[in-house]
Amino acid sequence: MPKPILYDYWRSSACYRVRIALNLKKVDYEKREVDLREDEQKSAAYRKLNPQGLVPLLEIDGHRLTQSLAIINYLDLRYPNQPLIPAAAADRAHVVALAMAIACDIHPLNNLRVLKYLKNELGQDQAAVDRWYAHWIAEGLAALEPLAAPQAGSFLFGNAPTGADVCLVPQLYNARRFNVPLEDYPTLLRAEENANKLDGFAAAHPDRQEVPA
Ligand SMILES: N[C@@H](CCC(=O)N[C@@H](CS)C(=O)NCC(=O)O)C(=O)O
Repeated sequence: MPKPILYDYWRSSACYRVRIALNLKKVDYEKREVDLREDEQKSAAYRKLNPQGLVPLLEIDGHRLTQSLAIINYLDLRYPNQPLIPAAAADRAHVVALAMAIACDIHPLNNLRVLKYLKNELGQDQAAVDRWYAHWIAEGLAALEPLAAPQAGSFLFGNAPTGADVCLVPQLYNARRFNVPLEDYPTLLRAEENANKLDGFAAAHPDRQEVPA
């Protein structure tokens, strides 16, 4: 089987999630950069691969997978070392809920195409766009903290990283880029700090990716 190929953009948080999962699972993969600054995700060639015109996309085992959470789920079943989604039904529902609180309820509101639409179609200035961005992150994280805290340990759920941490770390990276205050979220910050001590998380960080000129 050829190596998996990740269609990636260094600063994309959905790609960052998949890079973390691939690293934690110790999957050797290649990357193809899709430059979002150049709108390459909208090109006819890329849309042939992913009609949604979004990254990430993972070619693996003869499949073409889209949607970061679906990819993480695939990787978890395919590579059962270092499980990212617990097996017990209630634990599984909890971890998936934490991941979805980020991936479905925070991230899509702040996606590039949404921000561009606010600015270009709806005529909002950069200050308004920044307020929008910070608002949805703050509202989402304020709910995530009490959702996670009762079952958190050194990570968002217990004492090993799960798919919830895989989604959290990129989201906090985004929050910092937009100067969103984070001091009210001690559970989230603890999980992030512990996650970033692991090679799999650290090596997936945007600053560690080769950025195209
Ligand atoms: N729900 C998708 C979201 C994918 C997504 O929104 N990707 C962003 C980068 S983080 C993207 O490709 N944006 C391009 C655009 O907005 O035009 C997933 O989790 O994979």
